Amino acid sequence: MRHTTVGIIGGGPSGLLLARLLHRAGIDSVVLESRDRTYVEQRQRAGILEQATVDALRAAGAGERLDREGLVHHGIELRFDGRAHRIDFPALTGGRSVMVYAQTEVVKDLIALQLGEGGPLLFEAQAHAVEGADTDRPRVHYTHQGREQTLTCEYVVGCDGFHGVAKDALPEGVRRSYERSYPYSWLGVLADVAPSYDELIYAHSPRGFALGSLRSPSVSRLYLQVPIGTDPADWPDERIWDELDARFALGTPWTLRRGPITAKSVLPLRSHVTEPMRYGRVFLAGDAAHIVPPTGAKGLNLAAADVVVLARAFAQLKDSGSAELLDAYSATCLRRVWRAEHFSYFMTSTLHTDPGQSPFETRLQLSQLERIASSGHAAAELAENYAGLPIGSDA
Ligand code: FAS
Ligand code: PHB
Repeated sequence: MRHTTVGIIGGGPSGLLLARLLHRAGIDSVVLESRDRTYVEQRQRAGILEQATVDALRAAGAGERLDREGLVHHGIELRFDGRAHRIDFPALTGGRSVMVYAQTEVVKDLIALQLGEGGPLLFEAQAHAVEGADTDRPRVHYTHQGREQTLTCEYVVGCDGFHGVAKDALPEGVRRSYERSYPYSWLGVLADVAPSYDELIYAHSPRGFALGSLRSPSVSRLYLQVPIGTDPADWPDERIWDELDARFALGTPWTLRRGPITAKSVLPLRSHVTEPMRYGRVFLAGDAAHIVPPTGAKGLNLAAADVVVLARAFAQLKDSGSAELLDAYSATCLRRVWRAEHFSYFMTSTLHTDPGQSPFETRLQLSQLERIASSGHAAAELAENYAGLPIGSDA
């Protein structure tokens, strides 16, 4: 039987960042991660960090490689109807920008810190139940090294993602779920070729959505809207490049450089929120509490925002005995969560061509995109949401 102040289920970005922020505040924790280190570090996920996320990683001591290798981006490009329009973040948000630094690298940096500076991080430790959420000694039952174990805690934080077990600690009558699925998926690819663009391209096209991103000056990260149930094996490299060419096409000549595709995967799109994000002494953070379609680059950043708010609350409790911030955690996070849910829904429904949509709906999308391209107010609304709202702010 182990005991800790904060039991963290999940060693993804939210669990790892929370453990580091708590450590910096002098609060002990134990992280239980069901997969092995290699799996967690290689899992291809997000690529864009908001300024607030960068600030949190620096505060956690994980800013050194990020500041050296991260790429600051001051805008994105929207493509639609054969035209391109740039969204200038600093001009529209009073100076804010974003950082391109892959989630895989964030996780590697946080794991190295956790293993180096202390704080138990147990890999291949699968939590299967949380008990006593409404007592002052919640317990996590988990399996590690083939043995059934129990972690007794002052508090438990579920950072265990969409398929985790922590949310089951919320009783039926307490837990509320809000869900929306999208009638398409994303085919994501990694390619060993320098990106043909300086900033991310979000493209609306009659053939479907396409996104051009990157992982480094020599590695491109690209996405295609594909039908639900798409098998990546049905998409040989040539077909992927041809389809990207067609969807990024402009009225003027533009070339998308091609190279060997080194990874392909299909990702379902969904919106989901579990409320409240707390029951008794059990808290939910990150994907354990909410999921957004990645069109708004919000997923990882929302997870970071949750744990910044939670770490501040635990620090207040430790330093002053006040539980004010802890009691406000769920409401504070949910304001920002719903703002990000709406923005991600807006970007997804405006830029994707639903297979069953009418020509009328397509004209509405083009009208919305034209509005953003021609109105500073409309562009500023997109820029503010994309670059990220201050953490703990009223949305
Ligand atoms: P995570 O899901 O990252 O981590 C949860 C961790 O808990 C995992 O390591 C899991 O192994 C562990 N776990 C689960 N159950 C457990 C149990 N019972 N016991 C112990 N451990 C357990 N966001 C973007 O912004 N842009 C993107 O392009 C993007 N692409 C994505 C692609 C995919 C395939 C997915 C699934 C998500 C993507 N996201 C993207 C969102 C993603 O980045 C998440 O928002 C981010 O990983 C959230 O981090 P966590 O909350 O830590 O959850
Ligand atoms: C990525 O680089 O993986 C990425 C960037 C922006 C998004 C989604 C994914 O909106």
